[in-house]
Amino acid sequence: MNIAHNIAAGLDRILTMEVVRVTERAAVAAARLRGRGDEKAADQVAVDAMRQELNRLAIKGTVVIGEGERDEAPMLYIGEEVGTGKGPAVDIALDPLEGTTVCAKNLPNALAVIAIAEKGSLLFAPDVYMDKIAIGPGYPEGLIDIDASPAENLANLAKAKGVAVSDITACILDRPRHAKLIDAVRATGAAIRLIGDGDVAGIIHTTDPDETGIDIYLGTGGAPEGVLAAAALRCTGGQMQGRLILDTPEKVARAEKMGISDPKRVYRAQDMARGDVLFAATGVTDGNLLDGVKFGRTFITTHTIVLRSSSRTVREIKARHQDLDKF
Ligand code: VTB
Repeated sequence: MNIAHNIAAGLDRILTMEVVRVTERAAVAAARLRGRGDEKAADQVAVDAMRQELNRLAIKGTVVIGEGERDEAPMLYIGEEVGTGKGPAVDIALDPLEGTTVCAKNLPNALAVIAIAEKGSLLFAPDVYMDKIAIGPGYPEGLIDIDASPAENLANLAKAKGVAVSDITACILDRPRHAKLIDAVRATGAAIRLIGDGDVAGIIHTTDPDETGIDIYLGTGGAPEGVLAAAALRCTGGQMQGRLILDTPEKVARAEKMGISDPKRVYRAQDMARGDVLFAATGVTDGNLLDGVKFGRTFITTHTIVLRSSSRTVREIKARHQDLDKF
C-alpha cells in the first residue's frame, strides 16, 4: 500500500468512511417524519442532523450546492463553512432530504445525499432548471446527445444494449412540463417510469438497470440536483449531459454572477464534478437501490451507498445502530 500514491490521488481515503455517518444521520432524522405529510418538517430535521454530523468531520469544507442562498436558508446555505476547519479544503454539494414530497408521502426513493470534491471542482449551479439526460456505464462515449430527439437517443441506446426499443425504460419526473417528452418516448414503444420527485435517485438508477429497471433518465429537474447526480455518475461510470435553462435575462445574470459565461453550455458529468469526488446516499424511504431506514425495537438500520471517483469503488453499508441515544 503506497500512502503517497493515495494522497496524490486526491481526497483522503478515510473521508469515504467518515462521510457515511453524515448521510446516515440525516436519513434517520428525516425517516422519523416520513409519511406525515409535512415536507418542511422532514427537510428541517434532516438539515439539522446533517449539519451537526458534517461539523464533526476533519475538513475545511465550503457548501457550494446547499439549501439555498444565505438569506433564504439559515443552515447549509451556499458559502457556509462546515467541518472542524482542521483538514483538507473541500467543496460540498448536499441535499439532506432529496425528495421531500416522496418522503412526506412515504413513497420510494427519498434519499439523504452528499458529494465532497476537491476545492474548486464542483459546478456552482444556480437554482434553476437543468435539462438532463443520463445513461449507465458500459456504453461508448457520446452514445446519448442532449440535442438529439428522444427517439434517436432511445434507438441508439437500444441498439447498443442489444435489445428492442420496447425493452428500454426511461425515467422521467411526473410534471406537466414533460407532456411532450412523455408522448415522444411513448411513441417509440419504450416504457416510462414516472417519478414524483427525486431525480438524483432517478439518474443513479440508470447505473444499475438490472436492479432498478431503468435504462435512461430524461427531462428537466433542479440544476443543483444535476450536480449531485453528476458527482455520483463520476464514481459509478455512466454518461450524463446537462444544460441550464436560463430562459430569462434575470436567470442569465444570476448564472453569470456564479461564473457561468456561456448560458447554453452542455455540461457532461465530468464538467460538473471534476477531480476526485466522494458521494454518499442513505435511503430514507425504501427504494430501488437502497432500503429506507428501519426502526427496530432495539436498533435502527440504515442502508448507504458510498462511492469514490478515483478508485470507482462502490460500497454498500448496512448499519445497525444500537446506541439509539446518538440520534
Ligand atoms: C427535481 C427533484 C427534486 O425538484 O430536481 C425537482 O429531484 C425539479 O423541480 O426532488 P420541480 O419540482 O419544480 O419539478 C425536486 O422535486 C424538489 O427539489
